[in-house]
Amino acid sequence: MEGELYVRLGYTMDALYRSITRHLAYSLGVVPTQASKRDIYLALSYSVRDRLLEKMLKTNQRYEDSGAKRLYYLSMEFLIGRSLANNLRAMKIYDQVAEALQLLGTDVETICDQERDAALGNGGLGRLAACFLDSMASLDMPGFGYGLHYDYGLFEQDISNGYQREKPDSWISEAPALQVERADAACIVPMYGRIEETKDKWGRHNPLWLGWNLVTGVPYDIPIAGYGGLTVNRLRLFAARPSTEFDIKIFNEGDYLRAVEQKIESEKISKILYPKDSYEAGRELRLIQEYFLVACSLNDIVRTYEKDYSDFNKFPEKVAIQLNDTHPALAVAELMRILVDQKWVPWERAWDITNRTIAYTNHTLLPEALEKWPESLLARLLPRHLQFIYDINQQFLDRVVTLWPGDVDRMRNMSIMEEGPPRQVRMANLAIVGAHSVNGVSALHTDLIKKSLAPNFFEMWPERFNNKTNGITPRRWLCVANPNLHDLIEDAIGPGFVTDLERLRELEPFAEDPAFCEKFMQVKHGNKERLKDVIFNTTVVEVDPASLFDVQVKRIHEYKRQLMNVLGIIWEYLALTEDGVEPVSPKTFIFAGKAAPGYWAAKQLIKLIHNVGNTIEDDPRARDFLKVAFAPNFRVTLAEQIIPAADISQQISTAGFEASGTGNMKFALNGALTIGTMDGANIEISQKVGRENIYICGLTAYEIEKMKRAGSYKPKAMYDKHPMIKRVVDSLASDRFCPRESGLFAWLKDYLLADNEMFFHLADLESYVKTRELSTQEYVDKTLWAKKAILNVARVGHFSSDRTIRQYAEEIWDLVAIPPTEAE
Ligand code: 26Y
Repeated sequence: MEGELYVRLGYTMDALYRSITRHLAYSLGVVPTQASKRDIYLALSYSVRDRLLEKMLKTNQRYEDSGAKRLYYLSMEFLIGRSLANNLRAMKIYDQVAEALQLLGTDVETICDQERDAALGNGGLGRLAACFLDSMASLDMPGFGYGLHYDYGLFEQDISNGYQREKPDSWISEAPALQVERADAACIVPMYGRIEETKDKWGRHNPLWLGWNLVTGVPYDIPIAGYGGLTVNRLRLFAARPSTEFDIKIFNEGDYLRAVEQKIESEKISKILYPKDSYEAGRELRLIQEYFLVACSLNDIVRTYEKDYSDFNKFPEKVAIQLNDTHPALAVAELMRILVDQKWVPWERAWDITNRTIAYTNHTLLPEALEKWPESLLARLLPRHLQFIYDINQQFLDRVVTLWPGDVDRMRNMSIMEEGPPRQVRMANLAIVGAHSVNGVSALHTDLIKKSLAPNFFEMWPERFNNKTNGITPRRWLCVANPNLHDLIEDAIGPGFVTDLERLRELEPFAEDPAFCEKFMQVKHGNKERLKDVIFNTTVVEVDPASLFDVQVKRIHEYKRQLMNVLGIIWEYLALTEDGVEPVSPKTFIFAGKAAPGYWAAKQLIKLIHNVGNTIEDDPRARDFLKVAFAPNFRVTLAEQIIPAADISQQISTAGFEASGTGNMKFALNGALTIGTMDGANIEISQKVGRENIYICGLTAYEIEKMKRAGSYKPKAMYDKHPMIKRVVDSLASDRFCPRESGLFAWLKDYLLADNEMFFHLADLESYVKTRELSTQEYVDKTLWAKKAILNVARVGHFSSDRTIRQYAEEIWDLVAIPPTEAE
């Protein structure tokens, strides 16, 4: 067979139909007339996968031919959600497939609805990684994801009597339709063992890492289609498997049972995603996972580089590595180890290469989410890496001493090692020292990194710190989630804005056009109808699409202040039932979100939301005005159904705590108005959409910081002074919202009134409630509302992840696009 490397895969309706029926027969062994929806879903997915893989191979060839630099995005989380509809849109075959499925007696929505979410992440950080992959492919950039192939993704959330129950999420059964196993590229990862101090033949110090255990890393590739479908990049996920070499050793000792036990042990490494975000780091298995990701990725990266180059001088010009938070920060030590121990690069030279290659993104300032690992654990698990960390720290502290002689406090603060007991390795310090770039994810957050998290490092290396405000991919969060709004916009301003989102500005004049406003509100209403059904099917709460949909969906966390939202609801409820103040519009409060399984306060909040909802529903004076729905099992797919239906988006974190937020951007793009604090990216969103098109409330980060330093926050005084605050708080302490579980929420009163209440709920409550009132009044004025909502859509183009990725590429990675040739 000469010439043509690939069979001809068609993109017409006909070709796609044939492809689906062929896969029904030859991949699944079913007759088309007897195929279930699930069979058709799989056959279609395989047909799509064929086409993606071909484009992926061609893309890779193009990158190889160009010799271009590559970017590797190392992340413990990739929160992808569903892939099929997204891929059909990217490849521009959605309509053809829709027709082909008609012939098979079904429809494209039903079939796409068969897919389970790939929930390989917790929240913002994981979803950001998925948006970035989409943008890099859509911009024709050689950017690849590296992550773990978890058997179990984020748990499924059931609600029982208002309480969260966790169920395992077995994603693995879904995976074959998306991925290809690459056993040929498997690698071997050493861990544990000991160091033997030896000398090499020239008598130089030559420590050897011996007696390790081995685990195999088997890669699975998931194709990531750029918009247009010509560039297809790769997300490579590693699964841990027992190493065969390891088995043989044990078998020789005749210890069969131990061998089998060890087999199970190794597979544990990629078994499950840790379900915590921004909350309490640290278990041995988690560190092993982080190391396993780093070791597999760097092995792959170095191997790819060495295909083209015989020494490492060009490494930083051909390779960029971005660390998604400190989770893969061991990459600093691992790259040093590879260069020094395996490639014989001198230490100083290796350090220069490492530093110029690696960059680090910080996503949180919360002290409990900053990773620290006990020195003793590292000494056991990774003795050689620990030596590199000591050496890195030593030469770093030597520089600190020359710059600030005698400043012991500064040394102690900047050291990678934290004094004990127990002595710990500070992963953020390791990442900052090891990387040439440290970035925050919004302007405020970056400012706080410089001023509060790492001021000494900023003083030492000001040029190292930079901001990259987050973004979201308009492909998923507009085209897939809200196709009707996409089509309406396209009718108005023409095609092309999906890859050039600033062009949404051209919508501005339409905010004054009554016919457009009318259609815009119709699209919103249709989305609210769709959400009504989803909510009814999962909660049996019946919501009214004519009411104001006021939405807060995100992980449940004290700093995100779902509690303040509930206090606001109780406030309105008491005003209505006890003071006779009717809201000017009926309102539906929609919540969704998961709590980390061990996070008691967050789980209580889920219960509180349910109970307040039930109390209101049981009260004939209130139920026609106020409604509360908690949609269970929040995930990417549910977000795609909720966000397009929102009138109001609540982004009310305590200022200074939410690094950026990305939900805020998704809502604004879908025409919801934000009620928000001056936190994270809310600040930049308000600058873009205009102060009159967003509802801002609460204290600023600097006001809160000042009050904390002065110790001047006295919630008890506010409670005593303000009768309504008192009524709201006292209602929580009473059994009003827990008639059948007496005393359940009494703790909340003490919590809210404590001087050390970290999140300033009562400080912001009055300003928040007033702002909510204003928004409800404006909602009733449909012309005003439509105008503001349209202006939000028109002005959020800046928050496309395409813009974010361009900035990373230019300012950190020095990465250029390698667009497809005519022939492709
Ligand atoms: C170490 C472990 C406990 C841990 C695991 C996950 C710590 C943090 C996380 C995840 C953090 C996270 O999702 N942060 C969010 O990142 C988003 C993307 O930058 C931001 O928009 C959001 O404000 C931030 O909370």
